[in-house]
Amino acid sequence: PETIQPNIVPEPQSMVIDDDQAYTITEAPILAYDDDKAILTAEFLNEYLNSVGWKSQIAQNEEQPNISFELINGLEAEAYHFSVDDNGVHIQASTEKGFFYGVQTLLQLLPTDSHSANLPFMAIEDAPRFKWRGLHLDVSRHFFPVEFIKKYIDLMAFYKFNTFHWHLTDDQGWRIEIKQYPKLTEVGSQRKETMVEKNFNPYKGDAKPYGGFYTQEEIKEVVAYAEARQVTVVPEIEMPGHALAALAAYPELGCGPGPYEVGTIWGVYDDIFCPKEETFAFLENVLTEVMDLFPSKYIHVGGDEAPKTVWKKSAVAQRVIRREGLKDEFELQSYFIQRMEKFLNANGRQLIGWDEILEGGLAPGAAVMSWRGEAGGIEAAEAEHNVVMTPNGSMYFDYYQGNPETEPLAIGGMITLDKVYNYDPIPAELDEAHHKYILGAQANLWTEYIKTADHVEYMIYPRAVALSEVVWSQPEQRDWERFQQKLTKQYQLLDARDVNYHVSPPEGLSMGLTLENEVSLSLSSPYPN
Ligand code: NAG
Repeated sequence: PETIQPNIVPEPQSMVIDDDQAYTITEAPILAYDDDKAILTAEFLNEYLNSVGWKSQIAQNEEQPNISFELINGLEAEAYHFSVDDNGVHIQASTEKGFFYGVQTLLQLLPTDSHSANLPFMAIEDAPRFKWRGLHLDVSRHFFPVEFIKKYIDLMAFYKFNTFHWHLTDDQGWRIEIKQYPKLTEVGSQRKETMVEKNFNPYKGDAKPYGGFYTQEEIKEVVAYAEARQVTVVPEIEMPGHALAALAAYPELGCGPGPYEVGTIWGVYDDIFCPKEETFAFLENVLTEVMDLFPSKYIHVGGDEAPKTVWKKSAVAQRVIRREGLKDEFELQSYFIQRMEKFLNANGRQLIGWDEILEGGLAPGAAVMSWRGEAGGIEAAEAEHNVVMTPNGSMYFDYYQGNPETEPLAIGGMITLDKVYNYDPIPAELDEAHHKYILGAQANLWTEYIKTADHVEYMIYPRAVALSEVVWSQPEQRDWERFQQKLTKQYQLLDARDVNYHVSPPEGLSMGLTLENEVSLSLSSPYPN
C-alpha cells in the first residue's frame, strides 16, 4: 500500500515528515507501555482497534512492540510526542492526557478501509493552545439519549476537545434527576406539546406530549465515560431565568401565584426564580446533588436572558432590594449569582455563567462565557476574570451553515465553515497582559429546531473539525487552504464513525453568504403571554 499522507486535524504544533521511509503496521499490532500512566490509554487504543477490525493486543514483554507508550518527564499535562521510525510507533507523554492525545493522532493517521498501514517516518511535538476546548449541547429543548451523548463525547475526544458543556435545564424541560425534588423530573421533564416550527404568532402546537430525563445513574455513566476520554463534563443548571420547567414543578419558587406550565414555545419567558430564601435553599440543594455527580471545577449557573419584569412587580423581590441596599433588579440578579458563587466556592467549585452575569456587578471569582459577541468576555478578562469565548457570531452551531433555502430549518444566523475556522478566541483589542484570562472557546448547539441525533451531528460536523484547530493549533499552524485539503480524509474518518455531516465548502462561500444575511434572533424570541 501507499504511504499515508498525514492529514491530521487539529494540526499539530510541529511535524517533520520523511516519506521516503515508512514503517508498516499490519493487522495484528502489538502494544506495550513502560509506565502505568499509559495503561488506560493503551487499553483504550486496543479496544478501539479491535472494535474496528484490527487484531491488536497488549503484550508487555514484547521486545519490539509495533506501538509503544513511553513515559518522558517534563511535558505539559496535555502535550505529547509522536514518532514513527524503524522500531515502530512511539507515543511519549508525561501524563495520561498526553498519551491519550498521542493516540488520537495515531487514529487520525490510520486508514479506514484496510487493516494495515504504511506510516511515513515522522516526528510530532504537540500541545494545545487553549485549556478550554469545548462543545455544548442543549438537551432541554430536545432530549438525546445516553448512547448518543457517548458518541458525541467520542467524537469530541477524537478531535481533542476536553470540555462538554451539558445544558441540562431550561424552560422547556428539566432533564436531570434530583433525588430531593422528584417533581423536577416527574413534572418538569414533560411538556404537553411543542410549537410547530416558527408559528409564534399565532402560536401553533403539535399536540404531542414530549419529555425525557437522565437518571443519576446515567449521569454517572456519562461522566465516567467522558473522564476515560479526557473530557470534563460541565453541567449547567439555569438560574434565575430559563427556569419555567422548575417553576412548573415547584410553583412556590416563582414570584407569581402560579401555576406554571413547562414551556412549549421557544424564546424568553418572564417568569423566573423569585429571590426568596426558599429558592436559595432549593438551588443549593440541587447544586449539592449536581456537585456529587460532576467532579468538574466549574459549575455553570446560566444567568442569561432573565427578564426583570416579574421582579419589578414582586413585593418579595423589592424587599430583598431594600434589605440589601441594591440599586435595581440588575443588582438583584448580581446578588443572586453572588450567593450561588459563595455556595459553590464553599464547596470547592468555581462559578461560570453567561455574560449577563456582568450586569449589576460580576461575582468576585466568576468565570464568564461570552456569547453576545466578545464585549462581555473582553470586559471580564480586563477585570482579571477567566473567560470562555463562545460569541454567537462565530460559535453558534445552531445557526445556518449554508443556503437557508436548501438547508434544514435553523433558528437563524449564518456561520459557515470558514467563519468558524477563522475565528480567534483572543480578541484583537485585548491587551496582551490579559490574554491569559481567555481559557479558550466553545461552540454551542441549541436544539429548538434540532430534534434528532442525526441532525445534531449535521450541525456540529464539520464545523467542530474547524473549531478543533481554532482551540488546539497555534495561529501560525492554521491554514484555511490546507485545512480544506485535509477535509477529504476527515470525511472518510467521519464516515467510518457513522457521523452525519454537512459538506461545506465551497458552497457556503460561493453564495457570498455573510453575517449581513443574519436573521435577527429577536424575531424568534417573543415573550409568551
Ligand atoms: C439565546 C439563548 C438560548 C437560545 C439560543 C438560540 C444563550 C446563552 N441563550 O437566545 O437559550 O437557545 O440563544 O441560539 O444562548
